[in-house]
Amino acid sequence: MDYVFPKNFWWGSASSAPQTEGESLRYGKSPTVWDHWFDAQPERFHQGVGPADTSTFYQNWKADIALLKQLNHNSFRTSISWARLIPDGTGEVNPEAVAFYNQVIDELLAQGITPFINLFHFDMPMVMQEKGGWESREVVDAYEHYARTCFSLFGDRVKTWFTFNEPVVPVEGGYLYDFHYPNVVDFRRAASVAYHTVLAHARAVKAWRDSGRDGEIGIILNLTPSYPRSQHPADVKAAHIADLFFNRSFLDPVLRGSYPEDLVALLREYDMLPACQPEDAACIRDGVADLLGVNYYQPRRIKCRDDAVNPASPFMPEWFFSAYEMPGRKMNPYRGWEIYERGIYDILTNLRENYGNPRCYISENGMGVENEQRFEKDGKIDDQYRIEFVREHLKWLHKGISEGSNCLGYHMWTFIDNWSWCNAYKNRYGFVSLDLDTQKRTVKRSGEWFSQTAERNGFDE
Ligand code: BGP
Repeated sequence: MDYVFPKNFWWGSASSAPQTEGESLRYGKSPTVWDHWFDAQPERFHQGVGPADTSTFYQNWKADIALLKQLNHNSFRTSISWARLIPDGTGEVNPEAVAFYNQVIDELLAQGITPFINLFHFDMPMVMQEKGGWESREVVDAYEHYARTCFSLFGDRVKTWFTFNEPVVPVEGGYLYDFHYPNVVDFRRAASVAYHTVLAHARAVKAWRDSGRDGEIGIILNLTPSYPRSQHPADVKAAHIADLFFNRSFLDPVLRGSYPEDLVALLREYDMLPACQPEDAACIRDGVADLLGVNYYQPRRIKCRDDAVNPASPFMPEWFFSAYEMPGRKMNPYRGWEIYERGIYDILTNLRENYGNPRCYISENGMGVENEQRFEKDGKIDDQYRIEFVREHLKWLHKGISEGSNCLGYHMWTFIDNWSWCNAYKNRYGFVSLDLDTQKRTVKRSGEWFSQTAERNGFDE
């Protein structure tokens, strides 16, 4: 075989509770920010489809786990819904939720699929949002309680935990660019949300270690390598600042235990540093992750700004750089995101050279496609574009490993077409297609290809 992966390489896919479970207000679950926002503004959601209309994992978990098995997954990530497990955010656990997650975990294990469990995937319980969400230290305390509860209920069987999925997304979406609730546009508040998320991560890491259980705990970051338009110092500086805001604001504290000095200096200069407590630095220092999940979809192309910033305008990251549409870049014609396979290798190289080569894996990578039904042939989605997408990314990942990167696996986003926040079902990502009317599941060609690749632990050119 041309591309053979290390023994015990993790082949699988990722999903999340709020995007798959459904039953968003039943079986004891309380509303999240998504349920609340959908009630208030359904027009913000693609075709008016909200968080109740998911791929029904709450009912179909057993059949879906059988599908994972058919796809030769040896590992699978999902999350535990805070609002389902602890409906009032801080108090009693919901026994129906415990029974549900126990069944899922036990079935995954029975099928030889290692469960990777993530705690927070954009789904703040509304009752916690009303207390200030991630702007509030009280919510950090409540999250720690939720983390401890999960570890004590499920930590005997779940050995791979993650504190957050893509923590920068709620910051960008909810507090800078208005694509998540609470639709705030305010850098100072965004900085406080980001800071408290890092603190919450560190508190959960400590809680896991306090539990004395064997296993590991990490975090999942979406990394977007920032490439400057040119080697001109102004472009290089612009790309560096974009990297500080969108990657290193999380990467450095969770892998090095401290923030990049130049990010701190920049925020201080503009009086944007979030409020800290004296004990925070030690907490963050001790919260270094055992394992990093990397979600990689696309890079950032950056140039320096052509015009001067109006100092009277609200402070934003874009004061320091502009996005750059690189001529000739390869685009996903069905989603509008750039496809740059080498980015996965550049991320691994950066982690190896600058962050001590941490244990890591690709925790999401995937290709969203609009109106994917048009590619159906003989009753199946013939998604050759997705096979090529995965294969080309895997080649670069393979190169990274052959040069010494400590990359342990590859998970695809995602195993079944699922509900995706405001985009609902606009972009399909699954190895398995979902008929929204009948809930019928059909493995796509890419699912068959992945299944073979996982079974052989590699592929030919
Ligand atoms: C990732 C998130 C997933 C999923 C995916 C697809 O960033 O972790 O939860 O939503 O993006 O996004 P979209 O449907 O917007 O293309």
